Amino acid sequence: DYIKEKIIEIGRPKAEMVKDLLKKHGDDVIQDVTLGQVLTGMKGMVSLLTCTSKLDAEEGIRFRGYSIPQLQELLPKVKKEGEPLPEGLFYLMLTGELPTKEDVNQISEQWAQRSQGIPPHVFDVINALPKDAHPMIQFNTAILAMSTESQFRKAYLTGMDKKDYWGPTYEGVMDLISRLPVIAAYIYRRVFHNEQYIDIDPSHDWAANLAHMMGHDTEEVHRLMRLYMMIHADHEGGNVSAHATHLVGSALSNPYYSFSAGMNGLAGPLHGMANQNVMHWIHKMMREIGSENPTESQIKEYAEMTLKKGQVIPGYGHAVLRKTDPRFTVQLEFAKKYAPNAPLIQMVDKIYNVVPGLLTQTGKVKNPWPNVDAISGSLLSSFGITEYPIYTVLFGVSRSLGVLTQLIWDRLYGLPIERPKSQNLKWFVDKVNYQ
Ligand code: CMX
Repeated sequence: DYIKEKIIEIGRPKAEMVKDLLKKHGDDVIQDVTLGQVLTGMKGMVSLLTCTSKLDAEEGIRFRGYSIPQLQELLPKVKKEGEPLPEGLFYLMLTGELPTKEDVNQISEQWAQRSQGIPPHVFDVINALPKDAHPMIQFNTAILAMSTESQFRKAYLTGMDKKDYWGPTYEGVMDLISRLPVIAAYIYRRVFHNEQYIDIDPSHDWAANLAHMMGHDTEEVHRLMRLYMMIHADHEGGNVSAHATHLVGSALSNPYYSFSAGMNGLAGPLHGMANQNVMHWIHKMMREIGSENPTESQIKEYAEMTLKKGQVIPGYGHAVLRKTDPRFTVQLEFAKKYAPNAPLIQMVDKIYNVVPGLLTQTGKVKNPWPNVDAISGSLLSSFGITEYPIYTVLFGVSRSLGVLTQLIWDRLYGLPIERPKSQNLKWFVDKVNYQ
């Protein structure tokens, strides 16, 4: 596997640098921490080493320095006018270099091959759950059930050198990423399509295969799925799914345990579940207003009611971003190009016209602008994937690309167990001389 060779070549000097940096500058002060930061979710506190991507409050995500529009130009595609292949983004996050078409094909082939290795008990475990168990419960249960295959655990027990931990981690990561679309599609067909399962097509790329196995095997859904899988892949290290994966991984838990932790976080309504909740919010609004095509002033009134009830408007706001999320914008552009008359996209536009103003008026929301989840469900729905409880699962399949790549780097760097200090309320009170 030449990708593995490449990782050693790039990773070893970087790992040495981390050690040396620590030795020479371990006691240097890099930032002051305020009480406010600790008590509001550690926002802005630099406390993680993440190399796969970086989030700027104004311009949004960059993967290894490249913005989404740049990657749309630079990453290999099936067709010139199409969307980049997520395999290419994975390669970029893993190596820091832009891939060739051949690199991308090699990963597509490897993943199609590795996806065949899911042990039968994983499907038994899914089938043992009630069909109405939320798809994220089924997804995460399957991820944990797959950890019986962990190569890391086996290698650890045989007693390997710490320096080599990244190797079996890489194998586990490649297996896991390859198998997630099969699991996601299985759950989708089980819950929503009468258990009519569709086999993988090894000639397809990873994202197209997911669409194919879900039963949406058209070129336009392949294209949409590639876009979706690219934009949800990573959002630097501190978001709940990335941080949870890293944290649990720091105990040398295998990639399945680590990723499962991240997925439990993604299932929260303030994180990945927001994409489903946006659809719930829109449908409830249409029901309550009694129209599929509410006016902007009706939407405004409904949104005001949501706020009055002390609830959040899903799809809006962000812990880091302070402008419209470029992942929202790229989806809106895609929708305007390929589905300009879709009613749900027009609805997204109308909501976009009224909600930021309302959130600004509250005086407390730090970012009134839409995030990735404000449109992703409406876009999927407009292309026929209307069963919205599956949306967070799709987010999760994509998120594996970034957080599991970082897990390989955590092992390459030899990062230790994470163990921040906690204090009780009295300590904080005394520290600031609170009267
Ligand atoms: N609607 C209503 N109120 C909101 C809001 C929204 N969309 N976004 C933030 N607020 C409120 C917060 O609840 C908080 O209220 P209190 O002070 O009464 O507790 C206040 O504004 C300040 O919050 P903030 O500093 O602006 O936001 P946080 O960093 O604490 O939280 C986020 C960020 C995303 C959880 C929040 O904006 C939110 O709940 N948004 C809606 C859910 C959502 O879309 N989540 C998906 C995010 C993207 C993803 O991870 O997929």
